[in-house]
Amino acid sequence: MSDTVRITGVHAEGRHGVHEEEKTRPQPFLVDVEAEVEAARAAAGDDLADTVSYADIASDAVAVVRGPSVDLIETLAQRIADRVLARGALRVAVTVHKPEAPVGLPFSDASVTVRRDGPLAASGTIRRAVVALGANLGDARAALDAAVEAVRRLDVCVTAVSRYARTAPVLAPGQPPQPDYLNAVLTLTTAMSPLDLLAALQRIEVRLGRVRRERWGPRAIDLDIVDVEGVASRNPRLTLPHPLAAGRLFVLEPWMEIEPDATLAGSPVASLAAAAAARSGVCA
Ligand code: A4P
Ligand code: MG
Repeated sequence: MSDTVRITGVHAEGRHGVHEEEKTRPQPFLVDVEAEVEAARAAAGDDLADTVSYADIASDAVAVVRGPSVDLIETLAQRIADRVLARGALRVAVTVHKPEAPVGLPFSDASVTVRRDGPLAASGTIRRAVVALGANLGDARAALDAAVEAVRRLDVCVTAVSRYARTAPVLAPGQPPQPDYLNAVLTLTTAMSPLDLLAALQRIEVRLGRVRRERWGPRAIDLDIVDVEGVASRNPRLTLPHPLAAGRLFVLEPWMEIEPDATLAGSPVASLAAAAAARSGVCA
C-alpha cells in the first residue's frame, strides 16, 4: 500500500487541438493528478523533501499546458505524467479536461486519463538485476543454497551465482559482536518490476526464517537488490543502487568474480572494490 498526493482542477490556458484555430486561440484546460508516493518518512519527519509536493505537480501541469502546442490531450497527460514520475512518484494518474473542446454538440466536459508506472513499479521490460545474499545465523551455507534455489523458482533467469565467501561482520559502532557471514552475489534477468522482485525476495527471507529485530542485526538470510539495470531510486522502500553496496567488499568481491567488467552507478566495480579494500586495509 502506498500513499497518494492529489491535486485537482489545476487551470491553465493552452493552444492544443487538431483544428488550426485551436493552435492560435488559447482555451482553458483543467488537470487532475493522483501521484502514488511513499509518504511515511515525510510524515514521520514532517519534511517536504521526502514526498512529492502538490505545488510542484501543479507547476508541472501548468508548464505542459502553456507549453508547445500539440494535437491531443493524451499527449498533454503523458507529458505531465512523465514530469511527476521524474519527481519520484511510484505511479501516477493524470486527467486532462478540455471543457471548451470544439465538439459541435452540447456537452459539459471532455477528458482523458492516463495511468503510468514509474521505473520501480513498471513490469514487462526484461532487465538485469544484481542480488546480494548474506547469512550469519544457523547453517549459513544451507540458507544460501535454499535462497538461490528459491530465487531460481521465481519468474527470473539466474545468469550467474558467485562462490560463497566467508567474511568478517561489518558492524555499526557499538554493535555487539556477531558470527562471521557467508556472502554471495547472483545476477538475473527478469520482467518483474523492481518492487515485485523485492517483495518476492522478502517472502523468501521470511520462509527461510529471517527475523528483523535491528538494523544490521545477525540474520538467517538477507537478500538485497544491489542494482537493477537502468533504474535509480531514492525511495526508502527500494533504494537503487543499494545505498551501501559501493563501499561493501562483501558485495563487490563476489560480484566482480561473476562480472569482472560490471559497473555500479557508472563506476567500475573493480575500482570500487580496490577503494573499499584500501579503506579497510585489505588487499582487493
Ligand atoms: N530497502 C531499500 N532499498 C533496498 C534494496 N536495494 N534492497 C528496504 C533491499 N531492501 C531495500 O532492509 C530493510 C528495508 O530496506 C527493507 O524493508 C526494504 O524495503 P534489510 O535488508 O532488512 O535491512 P538490513 O540488511 O538490516 O540493512 P541494509 O541497509 O540492507 O544493510 P546491509 O548492507 O544488508 O548490511 N557484514 C558482512 N560481512 N556481511 C553482510 O552481509 N550485512 C549487513 C547488513 C551488515 N554487516 C555485514 C553484512
Ligand atoms: Mg540488507
